[in-house]
Amino acid sequence: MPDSWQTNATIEQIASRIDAARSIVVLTHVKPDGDAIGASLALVRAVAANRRTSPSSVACPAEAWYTGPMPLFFNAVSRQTKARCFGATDELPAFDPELLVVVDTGSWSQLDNFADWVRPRAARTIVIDHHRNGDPDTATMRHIDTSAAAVCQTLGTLCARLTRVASPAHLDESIAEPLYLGLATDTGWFRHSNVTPAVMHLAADLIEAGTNHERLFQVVEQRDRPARLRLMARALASLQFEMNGICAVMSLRQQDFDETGAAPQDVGGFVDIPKSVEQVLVSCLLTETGPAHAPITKISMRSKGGPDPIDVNAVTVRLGGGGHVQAAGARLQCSLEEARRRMLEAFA
Ligand SMILES: [Mn+2]
Repeated sequence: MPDSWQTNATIEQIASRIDAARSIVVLTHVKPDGDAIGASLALVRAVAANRRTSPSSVACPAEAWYTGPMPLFFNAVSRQTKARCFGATDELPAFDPELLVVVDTGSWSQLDNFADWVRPRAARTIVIDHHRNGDPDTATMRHIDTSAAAVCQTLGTLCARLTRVASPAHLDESIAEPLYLGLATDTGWFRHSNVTPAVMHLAADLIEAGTNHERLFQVVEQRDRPARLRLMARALASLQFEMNGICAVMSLRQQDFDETGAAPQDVGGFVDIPKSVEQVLVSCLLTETGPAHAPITKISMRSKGGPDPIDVNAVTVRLGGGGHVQAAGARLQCSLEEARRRMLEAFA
């Protein structure tokens, strides 16, 4: 029987394997988010605590490796924990650890430039993940809990075991904080449908352990550049309601970026804003890129949650793109006007 994307190791078995390893590299997906960074920092710090050393010391047997770009908040949470950030084309060091632990993914494509380095070492790799899909051949030991809102939820149990405390409420604050970061960011700061009693219980434990949740919110969510707000104003000024008001459409032209000084990554989250309007069930953002003679229009689409959300994956598949039921996108090689027309047709 072919190996399948399922749990085949308990947290206790994984903890014993980590306890026994003399050198550990912790990896996660490319362009790490709050959960990926939180889980990896917490694990390196838990290993350090377990060996009675500092997570920034050369004596710490574990370190985290990342493939950037790193989020802006990374420096505000990393606290000199042993970590290396690589670019997509950087050569990896010759270092050969005894154990690899991959968190928040288990798919070759998400491992990006680490994939070729992990492949010959899969027999000594552990994957801890919460995604529905992955490649079982990335690791011989796997713990996959698709009911977990964040991989940091699983890491809460593992870190408590590694540092031999009775519950996450007794974790050291330096371990609790990154776990809270992952839990909060993967649940949209405790608003998404993946919030469960277990999530809230763990959040309470991590605050009890000393997490400064207000500071975390500030360093993660309140660090926009003024140019981003100027661009947001342009996006909102372009807002139109289609399909009897259930579909919100915003568009941004190259000129809007040039005049506000904003960068392409500054549009993150804009598409969600019109969902605050009661009647809106789906929100779309069209962004013009590429040169004037060969325009490309990027479309992002989000649908509002509920018992029967609009399937934006199905809509974007008709445009040559795709994604998830509530979040998807497409790239059209045409002008913004043409893309807008084709997009509205694709809803029909
Ligand atoms: Mn995650």
